Amino acid sequence: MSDIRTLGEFIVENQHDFPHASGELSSLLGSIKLAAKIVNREINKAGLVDIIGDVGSENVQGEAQKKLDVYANEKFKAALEARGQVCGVASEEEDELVVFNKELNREAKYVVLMDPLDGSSNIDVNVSVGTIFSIYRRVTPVGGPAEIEDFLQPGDKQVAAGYIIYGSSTMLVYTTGNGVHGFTYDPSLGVFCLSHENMTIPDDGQIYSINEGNYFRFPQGVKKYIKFCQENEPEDNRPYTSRYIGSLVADFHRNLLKGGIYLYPSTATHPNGKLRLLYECNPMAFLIEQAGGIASDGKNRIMEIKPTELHQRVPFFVGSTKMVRKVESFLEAFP
Ligand code: AHM
Ligand code: MG
Repeated sequence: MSDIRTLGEFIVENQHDFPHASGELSSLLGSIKLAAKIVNREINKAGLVDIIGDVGSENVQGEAQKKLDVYANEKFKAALEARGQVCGVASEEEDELVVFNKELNREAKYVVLMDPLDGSSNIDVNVSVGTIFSIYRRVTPVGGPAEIEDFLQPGDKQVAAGYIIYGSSTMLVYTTGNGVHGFTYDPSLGVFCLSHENMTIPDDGQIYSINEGNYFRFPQGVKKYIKFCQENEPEDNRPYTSRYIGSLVADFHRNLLKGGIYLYPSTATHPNGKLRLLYECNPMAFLIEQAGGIASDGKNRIMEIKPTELHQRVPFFVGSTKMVRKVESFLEAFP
């Protein structure tokens, strides 16, 4: 029992690692932890929705039953606003910025960008989904409202990032720039316990994750890379294994543990791919770099891209260093 380290304990123990440490970031992470537990509870009941009341009906308190992605968005927003460490939030679920205008929040130093329920179409079929978050220090003066420039910062300015995977077990994985640490949720205790300290991704891997249904819409370099993955070259451990869940968090998490690459390239119909730079790519890029891998748009380091709009999309290649470099070389050779 004495060996168990909870997420709360771990955050406090490592508080000195945070830039400008003053306990506020610890408290902010505590808010995320709390919202994650609430969302986890609801996701675990997802299959019961049709039995105990469908979306659109009202529960006993008279509240309308919400779709889970809307529910997750509201819970994370509420938790982030409540403790006053955050002056505003940008969310994949919201068209515009959410500025917290209470005095307490205007004094806050941080903004959070999030995808509250990524891969939410997987909920209906009982497959893993996730929450992704990214934390920055604001650049506008404390005391005023959060402004758009607080959110449009390149990924290398993140002070923390992480995800929660609601899977066969629920885990919270995060970094503050001092390695990547994973905590598994024990529902009987209601706590996240340190289970994966200092996670690192192998330099090379044998798993590639891509929606191959889009094959004919991919750039030439990506098509060639897919064929490279499939070639029969046993001395080079090929063919690789194809694994695609369609939940970025779950695909990323598996590749982080085992080594591999996740690809969401540009397509003929979506020239910038599908994934969002601010809510999905930057936080995953921070995590993967901290774990020893890399994240690229095919040419440039994701974390150096200067965002111009909140919901900006970007082609995304993330995972084991050698694999991502290989795709980049194919994209260069076959533009
Ligand atoms: P979402 O934020 O609307 O859920 O979309 C993001 C998800 C990722 O989790 C996943 O990797 C990808 O979309 C799957 O897209 P596709 O179905 O085009 O392969
Ligand atoms: Mg998403």
